[in-house]
Amino acid sequence: MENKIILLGKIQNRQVTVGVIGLGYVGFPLAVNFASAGVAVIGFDTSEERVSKLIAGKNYISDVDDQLAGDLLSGKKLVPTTDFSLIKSCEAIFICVPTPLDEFRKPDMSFIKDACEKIGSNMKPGTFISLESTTYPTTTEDFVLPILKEKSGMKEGEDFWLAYSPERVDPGNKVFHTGNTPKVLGALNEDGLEIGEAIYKLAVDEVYTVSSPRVAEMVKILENTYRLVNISLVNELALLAGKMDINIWEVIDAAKTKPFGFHAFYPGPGIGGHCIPLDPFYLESIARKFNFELSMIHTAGHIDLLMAHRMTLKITSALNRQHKSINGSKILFLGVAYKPDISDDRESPALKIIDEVVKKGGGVSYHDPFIPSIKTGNGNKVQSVELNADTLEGADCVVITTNHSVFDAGFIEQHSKLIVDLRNLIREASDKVYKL
Ligand code: SAJ
Repeated sequence: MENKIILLGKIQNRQVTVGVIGLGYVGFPLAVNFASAGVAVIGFDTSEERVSKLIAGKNYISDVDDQLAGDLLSGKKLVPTTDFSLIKSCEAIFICVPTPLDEFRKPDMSFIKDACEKIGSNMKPGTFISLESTTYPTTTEDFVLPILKEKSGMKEGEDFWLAYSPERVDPGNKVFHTGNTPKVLGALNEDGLEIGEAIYKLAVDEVYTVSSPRVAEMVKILENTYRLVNISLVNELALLAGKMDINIWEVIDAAKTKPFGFHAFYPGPGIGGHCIPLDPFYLESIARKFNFELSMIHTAGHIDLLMAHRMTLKITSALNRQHKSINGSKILFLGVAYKPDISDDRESPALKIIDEVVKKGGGVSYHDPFIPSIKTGNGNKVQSVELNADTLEGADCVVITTNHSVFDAGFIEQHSKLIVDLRNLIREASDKVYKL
């Protein structure tokens, strides 16, 4: 009880020192929000490159205001470091590290494990710890808690408190950001919940508490599984609609007129990003521990895995209509980011389609105003080319894989011999425009 009262007092007086582990698209905005609230923040990252950039005042997260980041960093309100021994200076720690899938598409918990070992080895009594990384339900109590207890020798609920609060960052979203997106929070006990709510309210407008960490973990997985399943559904329907000479985009626009019970998702070349195509498989893996097969997630993942191949068949068909094959053709991809108006190409479907086209002997180039160069999963390294009449006219086929807002549909259509539009950039199909 003593530790709790002391910590709540520090939070109230903004004398608490916050540690954020993982300074990526989740951790850095959170660190900035805490620092902006006037508390001391230490940002921990294992990447020397990232920490050096931040120490030099260079912001690399486009959703964070450069000026704000620069002021906080130069004013030492937010101190980036690779020295995890400084964890001992923190009373509250937020774990924002990646949770990728490994090469066998199984959860890779190594980043969470490494962070927890560093915390357990360095934390002081009276520390609040919140896991934010997307993971399978029961991670906080069955994976994180044992490491913290074993490494620290401390007791949860007395010497430290442990909670889970899923990140809900939507990269590129101009309306919703870390501060105005409600924060779901589940803790192992009432004291942890009270402390967690008090500290999160320094950084976000609204905290929504739930009864346990596993409920909070399941909330996040539901959010992202909902997207995976519905995007895969509309992708599969798009492929069928194409065979039935039905414009799926017209169908969705019409369905959207229903004022209740329908949320529009749009077809594309596949699901990119480091969340939607990956997180649901964390749930699939833990379900098996309970002898439970999550068939919907499995099927949605299966559909998504086939999308690159199916898009390559579309490119093949379009070229065939002009008596050409992929082999020997020049194919220009427009947009390689995993979604419009961002600079992130992780899990981007464009990279997977590029690998398929290269394997078939296609000569590949791309243009993306946000991404100057790429290295695909198969190791194909390509530099972005200018988007102009020459590069368009020089291609046997132009493939629209990401519909960045700056793309001029009319100009692209005017100067291209053949277009495969996978993002509905060009409204009408024609004898030279093939749509998804
Ligand atoms: N996509 C479609 N059709 C759609 C929607 C998306 O093809 O109708 C594609 C996108 O092009 C992209 C992929 O799916 O390649 C994922 O898009 P996304 O916006 O759902 O995913 P993220 O990873 O950028 O951000 C999402 C957040 N998105 C929204 O809420 C809109 C949210 O689910 C999470 O906060 C975040 O992942 C996360 O970190 O989990």
